[in-house]
Amino acid sequence: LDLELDLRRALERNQIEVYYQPFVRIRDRRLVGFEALARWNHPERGLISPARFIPLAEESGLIVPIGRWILERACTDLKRWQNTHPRRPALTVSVNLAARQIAYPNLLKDIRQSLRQSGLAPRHLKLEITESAMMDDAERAIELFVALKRSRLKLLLDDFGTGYSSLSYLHRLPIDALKIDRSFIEHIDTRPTDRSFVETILSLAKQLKLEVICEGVERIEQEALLRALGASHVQGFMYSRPVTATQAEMLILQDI
Ligand code: G
Ligand code: G
Ligand code: NA
Ligand code: MN
Repeated sequence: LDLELDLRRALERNQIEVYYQPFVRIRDRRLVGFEALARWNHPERGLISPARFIPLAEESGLIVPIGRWILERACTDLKRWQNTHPRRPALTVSVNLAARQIAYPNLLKDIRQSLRQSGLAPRHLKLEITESAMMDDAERAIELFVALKRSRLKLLLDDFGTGYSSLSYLHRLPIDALKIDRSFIEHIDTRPTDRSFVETILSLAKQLKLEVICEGVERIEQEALLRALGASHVQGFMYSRPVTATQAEMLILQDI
């Protein structure tokens, strides 16, 4: 309750920060983009995880202004990096959308405004929606996704494999990529059922012409297996934890 009051002021007090975690192409371990991940730098409690404050922001509706701010930051940061590092024009940034944002009628307007103000090309902005948020109101999600695709943004289905019945929606959702939930990657090298699951998703994605990003890669054994299975993109602590904007730009400079 106290925390909700603090969260109301967090934006104007500049306490919300955006961290960035690399997306990596498995073939050559090259950096292809970043996922924007929110952090709350609370003056007394220190760094508060989004796992804690995003649900609070959703309940209170504060996710709308907070989400809008994260989107603006992510677009502005990436556009600046593209300008200062012209050899890396294809870098993308991926922003998470909460269920409450999807229900918000002016979301599309906010997204277009972030793109316009930053000058970022729509194809360099990816939006991530979890399978479960999508299922909250699948018809609304489909309608929104169709409109976003018309604006040429990229769409990712996040935490794939953890929700329900989304398989039946896959052909109706105009998405570009699936992110396989990290719970399937965690034991992929020791649990045959997890490995089969990932293999099945990779082959389904190939048929549907969807890209696949495997989340939560922490060990080289996982990477080796994913490479052998034909996965194209990965993300995880093995490559980089979520880092500050300054550190993210260092990664671009190092040309990884
Ligand atoms: O960064 P971390 O692993 O602590 O994130 C925990 C959870 O919070 C993840 O499920 C992540 O998707 C979610 N999250 C992080 N940043 C954002 C954000 O900006 N918007 C939304 N909706 N969720 C976020
Ligand atoms: O739900 P979402 O996929 O957006 O979650 C992103 C969260 O996953 C981030 O908070 C990030 O810190 C976390 N994460 C990213 N890579 C790894 C990893 O390799 N291992 C673990 N345990 N968590 C990770
Ligand atoms: Na995500
Ligand atoms: Mn995820």
